[in-house]
This record gives sequence, C-alpha cells and structure tokens, in this order.
Amino acid sequence: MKHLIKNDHICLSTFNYGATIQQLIVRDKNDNDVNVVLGFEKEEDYYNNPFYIGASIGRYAGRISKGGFSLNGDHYELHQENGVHLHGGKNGLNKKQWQPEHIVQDTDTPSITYTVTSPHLEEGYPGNLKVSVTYKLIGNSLKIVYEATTDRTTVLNLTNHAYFNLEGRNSVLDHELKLNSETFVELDRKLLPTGNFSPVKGTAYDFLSPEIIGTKPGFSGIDDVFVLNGKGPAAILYAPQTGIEMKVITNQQAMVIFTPEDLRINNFVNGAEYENFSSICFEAQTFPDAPNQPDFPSAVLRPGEVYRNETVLEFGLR
Ligand code: FUC
Repeated sequence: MKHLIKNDHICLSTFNYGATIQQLIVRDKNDNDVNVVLGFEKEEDYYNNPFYIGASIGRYAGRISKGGFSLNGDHYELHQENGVHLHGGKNGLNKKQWQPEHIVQDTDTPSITYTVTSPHLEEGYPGNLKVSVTYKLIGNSLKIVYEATTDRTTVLNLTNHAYFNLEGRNSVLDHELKLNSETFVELDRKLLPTGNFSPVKGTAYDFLSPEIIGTKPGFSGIDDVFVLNGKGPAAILYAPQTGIEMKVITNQQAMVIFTPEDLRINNFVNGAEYENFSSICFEAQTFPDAPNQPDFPSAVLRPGEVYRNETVLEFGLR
C-alpha cells in the first residue's frame, strides 16, 4: 500500500513493502516539481529489486565476511554467496511488509512511522528485533529515523537505499558533490573491508572541496565506504540545472556511496525512460563487516539499548 505525506515544500510517498521511499518531490529554481529519487510505479514492481531501490535495509546493511559472525562465544551463520552476506540476506527487512502506524497529516510536520519485527534467528541473526522507521517532513527537510530494540545481544546496521538525481532525469555526473570525509575503508575484490583505511587525498574520492562528479580526475564510479568527519553535513549534492541542493546530515559514523554504472529503469515513476539516467546513493550507517572486524566501532545492540540512525535530507535552492 502507498502512503503520501506532504507540506508546502516536499511531497513524499512510501510503500509498506520494505518501508520503501517511492517518490520525493521538491521544487526547482523555476518552480517545477522534481522527483529526486528513483522509484517504481507500483509496490509489486519492488518484489524483484536487486538494486534495493528506495528500500530500508537490515538487519545488517552492507557486507559481512566469512558467511557469519561470532558473538559472546556463539557462532551465527548467515546467508552468503562466495562467503559474502549482503544487505541482511535473502529475505532482509527490504522484503518485509512493514506496518504503517502514526500517520500524521495536515500539520507543518507530517510524518509516517512504519514498524516491523524480525524473530530470533531470522536470516541467522540472534534476538527478537523490533524496528521502526519514521519519515518526517520539517520545512525543507526529510528526517529519517530508524530505531530498534532487541531481547538478546545482536548486531545491527540499518539504512535507507534511495538513489538520488536532483534533476529527476539525465545524469548525476553533472552534479556537484562535496563530501565531508578524509578517509575511506579499504576493500578487497569481494568489496569486503581489509581492516585498513585509506586517505582520500590524491585520489578520485577527494570531494572535500565541491567538484562536478563527472569531471573529477580519475573518477569512474563509487561503491565505497567513507568515514565521516562528524561536523557539518556528511555530503552536499547540487544540480546546477535545477538549482536543487541536498545536504545529508547524519548521526552515523560512515556512509556508503554508490553510483551504479548502468541503472536504467524502464518503469521509472516519472513515466519516461531515460537513456542516460544515473543516480547516487548515500547510505548513512555504521561500518560493514564490523562483527568480524575487532578494530571497527562496534555494531552490537544489547537488550535495554535503543539503536538510532537519524539522517536528515535538507533541500535548498542556489
Ligand atoms: C550498495 C553497494 C553494493 C550493492 C548494492 C545494491 O549498497 O555497496 O555493492 O551493489 O548497493
């Protein structure tokens, strides 16, 4: 089922399935409405969604090595392909029907909260897990809050997997990007962390000063994990053609940035097919494979604790 909330600046539609963001409409500098995320028309269109378009990802976003992890002396096996567990497994939270609750309309700050439960050992993870996501519109911002509790010690890493293009069409390569990250996680050929970190300085990933993505020397796409500096927006994306700017502000320590090379969606909700459509994902989260990486910040959630990922997308015009 589809839900829609809007204020004077933003209109958001979401589906129960995967608590998925379907459309996010903001106004451009010429007063035209622009849908800035990739999405399909109908909920059923998301049942086969290998790119996790717009979905809520869990229980563990990103990759876990060795096909599982050990916690307090117990070993937990996860679904894996070639030793790699990705985005919560075969039937992750992106494939669940979340329950809509607390739909608040007709105020300055409309919101919708979805909840979902994941039973003990579902997809191999310990603990009965209760998860909620709240999408709230505050002025020019969309605030996304994931919260979760467990009845047994577990590991957790939730995020949203929306793909952005601030022109609603064409290529994201003509967008300007500023990234508040000096270091990224070194990955092996399976895209698993080696445990080391690399400085962005001197690489195609140095967006500490804003640069047009497509003309950045050496740039050929990103699928990497960036360590966030912690102060100010994690990322600022700007499309000169529409004048739309989006700041990504988060309480998370890391962000996966992903620019799929060839993601052409025939069913794109704007009803058109775009030859050169491309987009960028900002997945604010904790570090991939933290359950197997003793030197990474812990991704453990214990009974009595509340997990919270708070990420704000703030829109403006330049
Ligand atoms: C991102 C990437 C992965 C994967 C997925 C669909 O999270 O890090 O490589 O392709 O999206």
